[in-house]
This record gives sequence, structure tokens and C-alpha cells, in this order.
Amino acid sequence: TTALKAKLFEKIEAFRPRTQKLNKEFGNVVIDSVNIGQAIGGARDVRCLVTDISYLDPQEGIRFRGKTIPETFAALPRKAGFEQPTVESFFYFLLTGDVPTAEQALEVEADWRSRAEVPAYVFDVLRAMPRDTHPMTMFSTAVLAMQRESVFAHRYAEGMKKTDYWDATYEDAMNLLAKLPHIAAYIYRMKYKGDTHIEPDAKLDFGGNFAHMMGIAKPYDDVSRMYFILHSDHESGNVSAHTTHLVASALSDPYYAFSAGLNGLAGPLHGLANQEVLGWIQNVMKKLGGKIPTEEELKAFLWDTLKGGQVIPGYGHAVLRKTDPRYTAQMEYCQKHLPDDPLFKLVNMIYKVAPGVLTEHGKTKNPWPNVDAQSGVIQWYYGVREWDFYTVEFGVGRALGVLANIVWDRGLGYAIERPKSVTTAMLEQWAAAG
Ligand code: FAM
Repeated sequence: TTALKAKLFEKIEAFRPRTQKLNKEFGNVVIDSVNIGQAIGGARDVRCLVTDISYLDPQEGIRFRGKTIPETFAALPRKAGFEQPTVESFFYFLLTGDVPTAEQALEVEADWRSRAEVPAYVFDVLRAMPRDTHPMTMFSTAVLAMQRESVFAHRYAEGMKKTDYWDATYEDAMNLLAKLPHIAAYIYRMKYKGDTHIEPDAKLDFGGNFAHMMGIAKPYDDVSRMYFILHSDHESGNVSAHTTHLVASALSDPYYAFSAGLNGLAGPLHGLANQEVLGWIQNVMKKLGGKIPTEEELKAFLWDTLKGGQVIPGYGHAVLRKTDPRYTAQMEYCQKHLPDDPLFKLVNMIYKVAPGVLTEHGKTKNPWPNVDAQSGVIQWYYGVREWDFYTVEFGVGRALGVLANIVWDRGLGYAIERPKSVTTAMLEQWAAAG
């Protein structure tokens, strides 16, 4: 067993009594009520999920384990020559709540390295799919195809004790995470780079190896580290996290659960928005014959989109009510590394114009940008111009959060999820009764 696993075991053991006490002694304490608007409107704001891994404040944005994004990046150790912390150090932090030492982060690196080999049949499965299949479909299929490797499923079939569920889930989560950069990069090179696969380099960390297998030079390794960390977790209620949690609650193993979560991430209102942002911008430029629009022209395009009944991708959020700090972190990266990039300038111009247009339009509760409004610019700049791939990268990052969450779900013994539904006639009766 590794030091990380031993520490996690200690943490889970120490935590369990808190959850058990709340459930047994305070189970009846009311923390929210639900109205008709919420029942019809996607359970918005209903407090009925628990996670200690991240918390999303509507004004401030995400905190990972109590730390804001700048605090997280400042706290984590860096390897010599890296501008960004490693994904491994971040995962240690996300899983345990403790900032790792440089040595502890290296142990995660070694652990993932030992689990990194992707079974050959995964590539066969990918190769059997039509090349114009969306890369998210390929990514999710590759994850699902590996379900036969599940330690959880095998041990469950052998009669594993409930208190060991977290252990088997942890093994699956670590095995999966270790393989995701290779699978994602393989899909990229197969689909878009003339089917030229680049073998992983065992010396490299998660982000560095991903950049290497994508075939993109420095500083794309640091870009990847930052990107994966920023996209990791956004508390429990978003579609990808909630889906992963829901499916895992049936004791479906992490392969089933994460594949399902990816399918949710593939929706245009969720993770696909980052590809939609680039598509929207390119469309604007095409209509202007390749020219960068003026603010007035941009305004007109925003209104055209809204009048056409479409959403402005990358703007609005179900919980956030201010500019997403994940947007800000990426904007600051751009200001430092690509201040004169025309696409970055255009995205900044949208930031100047879109909130006013959306406010005047008057529908959205949040006219400010989310993470997806900025992430594509960075990818584009470093040469990843096939924007339908962006959500796959989001998915690699999101795996860190959702898999850490389901390890803890099993550690704390969360129940199978089963909310109650009602009929429209019941809602009408309650409505009439006031
Ligand atoms: N452009 C146009 N209309 C918008 C809008 C936008 N960017 N954001 C919200 N609205 C509309 C929304 O469609 C709804 O209209 P109807 O009343 O006609 O149904 C109305 O404003 C009220 O919506 P809301 O309460 O402000 O937002 P929701 O909580 O229902 O939805 C989002 C949240 C994110 C789905 C929504 O803002 C949206 O569609 N944004 C564009 C897509 C996007 O960027 N998604 C990525 C979100 C991101 F953080 C992520 O998951 N990666």
C-alpha cells in the first residue's frame, strides 16, 4: 500500500463518525425546502448533496478543499522548471485535503506510472469507430470498454465487505486516472494528426506526458497542468459530477460511473460549451470575411444569436453570479503569455460587450463568463485547433474531481440516490392550495 492510500484510509476512518452521527442523531434537521419552480426547473439551488472536496460560492466561485484558485496554485509544490504545480500534487490535495510535500507528490507520480499501461483492446475499440465519431463518444467508449478491469466489480462479486468499498473504488480511480492522458492523446492523434500515435514517456508527469503525446512543445505541458487542475471539480450538483455520483451510488463501478459522467459533460449546456465558444467566434469572423469585428459588430452578432433563440456559449451559470475565477485564472495566463493574440483580444472584447447585452436581454440570472469562454483561446494558440476535442481535455481534468468524490462516497457509505417524483396534477393541486 502507498503512503497516499494509508493516509486516505486514516482520513476516511476518522471522518466516518461525523457522517454517521449526523445521519443517526440529526437526520430530521431541515436544511432546505423545495418549491414548484425547483421541481420543474432542474432542482436549482436545492441542497441535497454532500461533498467536502470543493464548494462553490455564487459570488466567489470555487474553493478546492477550502482554498480559492489562487490559494490552491500558490500552496502546491512545483517541480524545478515548471510554472504550474503537477496534477499529481493537486490530486493528492483534492483526495486528502492536505497539501502534499514535493516527495508525496512524486509518490503519486510513481504510482500512476505503474498503472499507466492502456490495454491494447482499448485502441482496437477506438480504431473500430468511424473517424468522424465525436471524440467525446470515443473517450467515453474507451472508459466503458475498460470496465472489465474493474477491481470493484471483481471484489464485489467475491463478497467484499461494505467498509472495503472505498479501497476497491480507489484502486479503480487510480487505474483509470493513470490511463486517461494516453487515451485522450491517442484519440487526438488518430483523428486529427494522420493517425500518428506518440508513445508515452515514463519520465514525465501527468500534464507533461499529455503534452508530449499530443506532440506539442513547451509550455503546453504547463498549460495542460493548469487546464486539468482548473477543470477538476465544481462541487457535486453539476451534470458530470452528479451523474458520476448517481451512477456510482448504485454500486456501479468507477468505469461505468465516469463514462456516464462524460456523457453528461458532452452536452452543449455543460462541457461542450468550450467548443461552442470557438465555433461561435469563428462563425463571427467568417461572416466578416476573416476580419476581427468592432465592438458594434460584435454587439449585433450577440443579438443575432439571442434573437435566433440560441444561448451565448461561455456565459451564464446555474450557480455562479460573478465572473468565474476559472475564467479569470486563464485570462491572467493569456495576459502573461499571449497578450497580443488576436483571438485573446476578441475574447476580451466579448467580455466587454456580452454582459451588457445579456443584461439588456434580461433572461439570464448571470451575464458573466464561465470557464468555457476562455479555455479554447489557449488551446487554439498552442495549436490545438480542432475544437471538438476541447471537451475531452475538460473530461480528463474533470476525472480528478469526480473520481475523488466517489472514493469518498464509498468511504462514507452514501446511499443509493433515489429522489421522489410527483405528477403534474399533484403540483396543480398544491398550486391551487397556495
Ligand atoms: N445566453 C442566452 N440565454 C441565456 C444564457 C446565455 N449564455 N444563460 C442563460 N440564459 C437564459 C436561459 O436559457 C433561460 O432562458 P429560458 O427562461 O428561456 O429557459 C434564462 O436565461 C434563465 O437561465 P438561468 O437561470 O440564468 O440559467 P440556468 O441555470 O437555467 O442555466 C446555463 C445555466 C449554464 C446552462 C446557461 O447559463 C447557459 O445555457 N449558458 C450557455 C452555455 C454555457 O456556457 N454552458 C457552460 C456552463 C459551464 F460553466 C460548464 O458547465 N462548463
